Amino acid sequence: MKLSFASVLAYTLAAEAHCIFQKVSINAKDSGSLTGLRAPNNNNPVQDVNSNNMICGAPGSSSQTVLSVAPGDRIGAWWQHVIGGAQFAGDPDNPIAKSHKGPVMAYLAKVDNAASAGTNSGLKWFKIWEDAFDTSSRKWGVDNMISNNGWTYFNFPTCIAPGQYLLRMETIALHSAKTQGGAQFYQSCAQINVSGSGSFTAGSTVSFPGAYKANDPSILINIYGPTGSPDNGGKPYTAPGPAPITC
Ligand SMILES: *[C@@H]1O[C@H](CO)[C@@H](O)[C@H](O)[C@H]1NC(C)=O
Ligand SMILES: [Cu+2]
Repeated sequence: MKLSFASVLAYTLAAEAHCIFQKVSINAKDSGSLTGLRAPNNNNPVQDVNSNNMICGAPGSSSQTVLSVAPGDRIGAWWQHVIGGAQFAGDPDNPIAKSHKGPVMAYLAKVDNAASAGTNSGLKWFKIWEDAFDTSSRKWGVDNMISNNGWTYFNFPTCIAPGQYLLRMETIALHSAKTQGGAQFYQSCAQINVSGSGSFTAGSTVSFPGAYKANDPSILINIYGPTGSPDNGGKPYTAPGPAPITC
């Protein structure tokens, strides 16, 4: 097939149209860029599910801040194309390229000190929220994130016990996931301190790396239906990892 210059250029740009979780809001109060976050310095995805970069992304920025969260707070996670926002004015791939369909998820791991805890494979994670795929609207979590200018919002579960945690936010882009190793994983972690009097402790947890296998049906998947639309053919999609907890 002969590719026009325009389509080669579009492909080249699309291949780099990734994203970074880089800011938190709590009850609509913006915490500031990279504040309380462990985020990668660039938007390259993790594609090896066995890499330690699956935990909080490739090591990049760090912060001494621990963000205060109360059970039930409205948490916002802001994803943008590059650190700071758009790569250039009118960037069509901000917050992420529209081709990048997939789920957005939130996990927690209990730590003693969120500012100093190591980013390592010993952390025990449980999922608290996900926006995967809605079969009726055929919208993915990423579609909702794009509609909200890069923000994903969820209510922090009311039952979480007080103490310090890492909050791991993850977006998976599945546009090239029909080839093993083609799924793109984007994640950063927020350092949080939960107040209140919740009593939930996770009965079962997962490790990163380890929770996902390269050939999980949610990771090695052709999301293009019979018409070529990235709508999973209208079939349900189950995000990888455990189901979110219920309080
Ligand atoms: C965490 O929150 C508790 C109140 O629930 C507070 O006493 C403690 O100082 C906070 N710790 C940090 C590191 O923010
Ligand atoms: Cu990408």
